[in-house]
Amino acid sequence: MKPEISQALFDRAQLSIPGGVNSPVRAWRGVGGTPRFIQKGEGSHLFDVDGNEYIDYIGSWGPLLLGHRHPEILDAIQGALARGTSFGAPTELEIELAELIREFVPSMEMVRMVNSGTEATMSALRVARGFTNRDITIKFEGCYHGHVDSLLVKAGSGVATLGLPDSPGVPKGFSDTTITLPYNNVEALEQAFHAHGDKIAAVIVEPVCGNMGCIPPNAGYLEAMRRITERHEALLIFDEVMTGFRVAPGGAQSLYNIKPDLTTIGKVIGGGLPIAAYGGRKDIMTFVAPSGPIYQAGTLSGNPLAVSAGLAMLRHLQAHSEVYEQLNQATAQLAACAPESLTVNRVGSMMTWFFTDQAVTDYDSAKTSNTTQFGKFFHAMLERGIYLPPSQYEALFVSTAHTEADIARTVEAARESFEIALN
Ligand code: HOZ
Repeated sequence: MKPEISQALFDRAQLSIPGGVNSPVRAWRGVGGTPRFIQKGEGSHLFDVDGNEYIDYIGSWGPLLLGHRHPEILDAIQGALARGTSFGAPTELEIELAELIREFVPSMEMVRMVNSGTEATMSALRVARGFTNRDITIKFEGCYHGHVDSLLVKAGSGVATLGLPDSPGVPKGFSDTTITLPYNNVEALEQAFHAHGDKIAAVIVEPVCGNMGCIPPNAGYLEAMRRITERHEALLIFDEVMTGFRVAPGGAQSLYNIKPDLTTIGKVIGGGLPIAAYGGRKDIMTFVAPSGPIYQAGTLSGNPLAVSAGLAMLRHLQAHSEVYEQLNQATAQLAACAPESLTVNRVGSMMTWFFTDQAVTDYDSAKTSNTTQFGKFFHAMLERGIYLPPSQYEALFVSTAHTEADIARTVEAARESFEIALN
């Protein structure tokens, strides 16, 4: 059905909300057309206000590893709701979640909960600077770590989709503390440390990039990063907001067997509710207030609804480690259906069909993609009931709710849509 009600809502939204949306990539500027306004989700499916049904491969941009309205998550939220929505005081549930996070991600010896991935990366950076007494951060082109001032430099996600260079409003002094390097390039990293080693507080990286499309690390890249940071006594921060509990139960750090100093997580730990966390080495995390002098706080941090949803999610994953095999197999089928003229990158249940025949290993190669063809493909898929991320520079996410029939239908739709997009 035509998105008439969505269009009317979008027109109305634009009068009161910048661009009509509360997060830029939702406005579909990368593909054009009318963003669908959603009425409800169920399992792997989304339903829009015009009565259309879609197989959803955004999953709220990653959190919904178990699909929409998973009964265990809903029960946990309802149980918590009956006891109150927020206390601004500690609860036992927070300890349980922190302990469970430590079990899944042992490098997170201590954990502080916050409300969003942006808060987590912002706080981790402050801790890295306070701990090392240095100011400079290295980030990588096309990696996105939320809208933290100093990290909005050559960023991915919506910034890449909109083709923005950097963001106005970030004081030059802030962006001057950031060195941006090409991803997957050990030599560039060596050189930066050679030139500024004693001033670099931290290297922050998406160990598997998801915000310029899915880009895995080259063999040995993360190992080299670990070696170089250690040599120069800079901290290594893995931003696992997207990859945590997604590419493996212990995140990318367990998949590639690298131990970062600090880690940020979000998305999946909330099962669809707003929660994130940062954590890492105990000797570093004890610098955080009130045990140490580095200040960070939040009224809704450790919110009981979000913590309960997170606990239900992690307990489910603990009891069902087989879900990762299921996710891998389903996503591999999607990866396999692309024509040879495209490049497909996949790590676990994160994947991107890049409309380029070049290997995509960094931001420059991601940008060789033909975004016009991607836009055609996106709309052809949408017409066939498949809801993909509306940008070439985002990864798609598969959930355990995707059935074999969903995957088969998606493969068929993709084959037809590739034909349309490429001709
Ligand atoms: N930054 C998110 C994707 N990488 C998008 C968040 C959203 O629009 O919900």
